Amino acid sequence: MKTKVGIIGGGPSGLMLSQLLDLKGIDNVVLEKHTRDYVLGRIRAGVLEHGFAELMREAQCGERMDAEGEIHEGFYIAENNEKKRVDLAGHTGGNSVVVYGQTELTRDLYDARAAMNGKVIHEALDVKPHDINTKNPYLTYRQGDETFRIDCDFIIGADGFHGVSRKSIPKDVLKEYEKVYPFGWLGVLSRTKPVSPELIYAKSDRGFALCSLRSQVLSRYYIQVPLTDSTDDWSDEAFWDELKARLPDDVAANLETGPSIEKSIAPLRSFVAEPMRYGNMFLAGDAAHIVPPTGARGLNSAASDIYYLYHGLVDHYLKGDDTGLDSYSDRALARVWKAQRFSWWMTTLLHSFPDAIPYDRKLQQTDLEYLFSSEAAMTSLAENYVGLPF
Ligand code: FAS
Ligand code: PHB
Repeated sequence: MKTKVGIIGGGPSGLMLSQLLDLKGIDNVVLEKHTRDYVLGRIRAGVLEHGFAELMREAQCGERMDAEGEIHEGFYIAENNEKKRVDLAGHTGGNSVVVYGQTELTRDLYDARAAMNGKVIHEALDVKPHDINTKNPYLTYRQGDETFRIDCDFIIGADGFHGVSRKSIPKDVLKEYEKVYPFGWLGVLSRTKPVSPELIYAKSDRGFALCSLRSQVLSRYYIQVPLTDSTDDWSDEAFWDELKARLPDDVAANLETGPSIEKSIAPLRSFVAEPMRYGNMFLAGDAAHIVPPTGARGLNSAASDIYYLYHGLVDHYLKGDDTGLDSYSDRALARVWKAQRFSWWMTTLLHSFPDAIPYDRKLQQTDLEYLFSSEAAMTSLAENYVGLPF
């Protein structure tokens, strides 16, 4: 098979790029190792920046998001039995975020790909990029006992943190930066009414907690847990009791509990791989960078990668201009590192660190007090949370 752009990974990054390119008549193929249902079974992000929402609309996939997603113009930070509101719109000239689950937006992208007869190949095993530092790169993959080859102009590694693309860049070229946090997030999805109309990020001596939602009948909650914990250590009752213990009394009193329909623990790490281009292979999304989800930057960092790649590829094929592709890595990394900083800052501000010394805890306290006493500090938080410009 021959195509223009071979995309490894059928998550939001790969599907979004595939859809945008197809709409411009740029032929592409997506190779996804799992089934569609497996990909849709993963519960991940919940908050979309303005830029991501705009890309969904440009990809002609924004209809259900606009109908079912919720516009949020603020959120709360809770501590010491009270909560204070972060006014996103008031500090960003009216900007906001859309609360709409990654599962649903990935479903919308899959449906749009199917409607356009997009080439998304599932259960593509042992995908390997070849000759990536030449003008004729190609992909191979296996289905059953048969091996297939796809010749392309460019390869996009949108295969997530554990994918094959980043590992295909020579070790003497690739530079990796990583910070692992000494705790994880235990997440629960429940068919219950959300405890708050806007998200609540809670800092407590017992650990961090987050009250989020997917709709008015589907709630998403998280608590910080030690890395040694497993979901077997947490019954639903134990989870609800601990969540309540970390929330202000008036919030805890209104918490509607119910059976968990999903329960998982995600480790927290900050990670960046440089460069995000090697030869004619480009990395995008989690294949190149990971953030702790405290700042809701994970999926949203993928959005700007896709935006830059999309415009670079369109300029290459429709105008013969390679400026966008040649500047991709530097341009994408400049925004990625700002999301890294913000996610590290939010995580450091709100979590209980097991090895923290009293001085660290005083700094956390001071940072929070400064945040709520300074327009400049609040504006900085707000402009990062709604998403810095692409
Ligand atoms: P993805 O990992 O989503 O997709 C990569 C795809 O490539 C997958 O479908 C995978 O099956 C496929 N693949 C991998 N290797 C392959 C191979 N060799 N061949 C073919 N296909 C291959 N972000 C937030 O903003 N908020 C959150 O709350 C949040 N929670 C998260 C919880 C967890 C457990 C994880 C892992 C991530 C979370 N994230 C969150 C970040 C997440 O939303 C990512 O940013 C987002 O999935 C990035 O999308 P992709 O870059 O498409 O990568
Ligand atoms: C979520 O709803 O899953 C969510 C929201 C905001 C975050 C992290 C996760 O910062």
